[in-house]
Amino acid sequence: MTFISRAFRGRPRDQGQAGRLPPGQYLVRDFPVLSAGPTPRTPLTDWTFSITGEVDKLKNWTWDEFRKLPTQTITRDIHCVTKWSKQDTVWEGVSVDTLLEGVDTSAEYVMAFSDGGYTTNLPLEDVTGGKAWVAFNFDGAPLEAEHGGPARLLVPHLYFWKSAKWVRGLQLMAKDEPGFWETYGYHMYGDPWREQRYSGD
Ligand SMILES: Nc1nc2c(c(=O)[nH]1)N[C@H]1C(S)=C(S)[C@@H](COP(=O)(O)O)O[C@H]1N2
Ligand SMILES: [Mo]
Repeated sequence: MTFISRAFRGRPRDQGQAGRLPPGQYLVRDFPVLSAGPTPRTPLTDWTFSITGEVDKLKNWTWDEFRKLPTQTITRDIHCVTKWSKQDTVWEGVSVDTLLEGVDTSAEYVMAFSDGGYTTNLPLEDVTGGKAWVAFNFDGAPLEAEHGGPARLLVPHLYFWKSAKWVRGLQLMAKDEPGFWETYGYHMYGDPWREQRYSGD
């Protein structure tokens, strides 16, 4: 006889979720807004996305060109350095692999740059191989401006400050350089599973 009560079925799932929370984090159901400055509002007609820096040729997309690129739906947990985590967030975006297709580079790092001047640095390895996206939809709707719309970087395996809102491009760099929060003492890499919150962690 098969007898599975709702409560019984719930238990293994809950245990699995405990292992999904990086050290020092707690779960939220809402979606906090964390911005270092005012929300920029670039009209889509002025929006471009660029690949710049140490590349053989620069790449550039208008919004319409960008939105014709193949997209993926991504469901991931996100982890903010201020200790909230949100599980199973659903995004639609263009893989950074797609944006870097055909780019010849010896660079090992990227600086994501955004409207408003925000920047954040990442190893090239951490934005390629299906690990990062430029996301324009959240929960099936266009990404709200407060959360980085029209488009933000999504790098869910690192602390969420690496997921630059209002992202406008990636600058490829030979050497690692600190971005905005990294200059103020946040960790150069930011792995939530190793609690790399601040430089020295
Ligand atoms: N351009 C830009 N991107 C940013 C930030 C910012 O201030 N400006 N804050 C970062 C931080 S610290 C976090 S936790 C997340 C917050 O994203 P949310 O406001 O959508 O929750 O965006 C990151 N990306
Ligand atoms: Mo954050």
